[in-house]
Amino acid sequence: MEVIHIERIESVIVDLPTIRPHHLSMAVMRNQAMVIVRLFCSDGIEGIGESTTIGGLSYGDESPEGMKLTLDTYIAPLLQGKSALSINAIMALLEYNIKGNNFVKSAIETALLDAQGKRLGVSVATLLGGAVTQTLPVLWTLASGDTQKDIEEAQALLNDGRHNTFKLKIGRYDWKHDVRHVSAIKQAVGPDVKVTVDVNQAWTESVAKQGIAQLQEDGVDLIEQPIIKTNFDGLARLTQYFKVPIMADEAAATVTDAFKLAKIGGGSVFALKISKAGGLINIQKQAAIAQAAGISLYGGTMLEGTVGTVASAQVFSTLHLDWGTELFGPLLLTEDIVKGRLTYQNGVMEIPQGPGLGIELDMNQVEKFKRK
Ligand code: MUC
Ligand code: MG
Repeated sequence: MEVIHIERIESVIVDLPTIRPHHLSMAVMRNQAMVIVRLFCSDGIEGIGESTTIGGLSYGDESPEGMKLTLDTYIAPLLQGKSALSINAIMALLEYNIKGNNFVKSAIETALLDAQGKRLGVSVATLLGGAVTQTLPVLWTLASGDTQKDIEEAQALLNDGRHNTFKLKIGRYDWKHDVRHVSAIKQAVGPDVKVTVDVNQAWTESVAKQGIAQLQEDGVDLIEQPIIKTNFDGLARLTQYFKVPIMADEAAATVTDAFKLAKIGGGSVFALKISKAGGLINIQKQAAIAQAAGISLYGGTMLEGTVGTVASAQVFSTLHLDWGTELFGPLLLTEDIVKGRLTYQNGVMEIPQGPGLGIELDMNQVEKFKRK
């Protein structure tokens, strides 16, 4: 193949409103700011990617504004003129020159894979070894901040058939209050509907022991990141202590984290996210570690819009995910910036099947919602 190089990289911050406030232990989201990357190649092909975080700097250590600055100031000049064909070489160059900044690296790798897929006429999943499924189970997160509203939201979604599993965001209030909130929702939806909780690191290990004991008794199916992400040993102790599965999310960010956690049994499930891992290829490395250690997988989200969600879905479709996914990000937004919204029904999402990511930006919408 002739040498095809990267001509330029552009980034924009797009702000989209959420359908309702989304309450997490560390932030309340009323809109989502996503950094959209456009990577233009010398053969006329454009690849797209997304860097998104949650609640400014309250979730991760990269902000939307910082990600755009990193892309424009450091990454675009570094990659200009480099071959667009060896994604491994580009990612190694980034790794050498840019420390950290995994959310941004994930967007660049996504854009390179999208461009390469379009060039070869195959999906990103095909580039990654091939999909084992064309649909993915998707749960919904109840996080309106009000128990009764959450119950009504869950019942409407169950009646509609769009979702059959719910994740509850807790950790914002006293643990006893949070546990009562979960129990009320679990009782309302009934024993056949799976309910998981995400504490987003809010509990100390001793509070976690009390809280999880009660949640286990109430029939909660999975406990996500109950304690601070740096307490790997604590996560291992909780995993061993309880029957209910414990999932590592913030703790299991990188390939190295996955290895260290797997070694000590820190978590019985890993939440995979392309942003934390620094790209789709690293997700497959984390998955291999988990598989070797007998740890189950879950397809996580950084509440990305459609671009990041589809990128995640492409790599998740190459894996076996015991716990399904939470790729509902686009459904939390009132608007979209791609042509044609994704299809979600009967508890699953359909993965676009076209070349690359299989989606196209709607530039009118990008222009409309672009931060000026
Ligand atoms: C997280 O920590 O998992 C995923 C779903 C949701 O509502 O929040 C995110 C973040
Ligand atoms: Mg989480």
